[in-house]
Amino acid sequence: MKGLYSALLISFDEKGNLDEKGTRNIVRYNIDVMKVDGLYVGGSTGENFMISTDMKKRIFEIVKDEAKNKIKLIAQVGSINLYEAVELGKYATDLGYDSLSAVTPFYYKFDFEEIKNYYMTIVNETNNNMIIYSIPFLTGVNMSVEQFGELLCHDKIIGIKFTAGDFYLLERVRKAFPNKLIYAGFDEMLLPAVALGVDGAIGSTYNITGKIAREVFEATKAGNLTLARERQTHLNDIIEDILKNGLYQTIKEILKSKGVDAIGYCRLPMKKISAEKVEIAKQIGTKIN
Ligand code: MN9
Repeated sequence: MKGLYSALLISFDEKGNLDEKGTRNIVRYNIDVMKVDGLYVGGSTGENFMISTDMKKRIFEIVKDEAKNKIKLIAQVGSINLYEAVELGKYATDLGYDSLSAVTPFYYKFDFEEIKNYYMTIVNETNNNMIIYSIPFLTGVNMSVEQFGELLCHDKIIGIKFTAGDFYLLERVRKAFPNKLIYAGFDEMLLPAVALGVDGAIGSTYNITGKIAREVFEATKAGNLTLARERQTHLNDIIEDILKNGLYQTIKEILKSKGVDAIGYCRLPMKKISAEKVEIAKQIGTKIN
């Protein structure tokens, strides 16, 4: 389960319907061109929190059908509706997903006992592997090393998707749980995360920058910091431009400019990209090398 994973983008039409063919083409591009080790399906990047349970199921289904067993697949099933999380967890497990992942439950300021119960419920009901999705800047949920430990002591809870810039915490977690999987969640901080010993990375921009991310990863691991920094800087120049232009909309336009046949709207309330920004996205695309 180690390695580089794209947080999969999903193609929608202008009305927000799932563009199945386009989504399959994005999966193919990740496998054939970006050569990632796996896909993280149903994450923030998949616009997961804006779509229905049925659509989430269909996405899990078509991604598995397209990817077969060529790469690893992680299904993000987390939801503050725990009943939905369990239902999706069972569904993805039956489809053969290698692991589940669940965002820490957010919005109601659940206490740790509730958070622990949430993870244990999903794991016990599905009997699949679980990767904790920790993204405090969006959820407001911060967990301590001890709290991670209370979850990671369960055999089936195999790791953490660590989307935070707290490198002290990352190092403490790495030291405390040497046998668990830690994935870096911020693409713009891949180098320092790899230097601290993460096992892999999961990111939205890898749908289009997977090859650059691979270079950062490999160079850092090999101790070639000059090359690693040069590649991270190149990656960050691209990420900075993408963030300014609208994260998911821009990545979708870049995919299209690379020949991926996908419709590429985002779900409401995310806005439609302007014609001017489509042009900027194409320009950014030409810088990826
Ligand atoms: O979880 C992604 N986070 C979000 C991973 O999309 C909220 C990242 O891959 C970021 O999109 C990326 C750009 O900031 O690092």
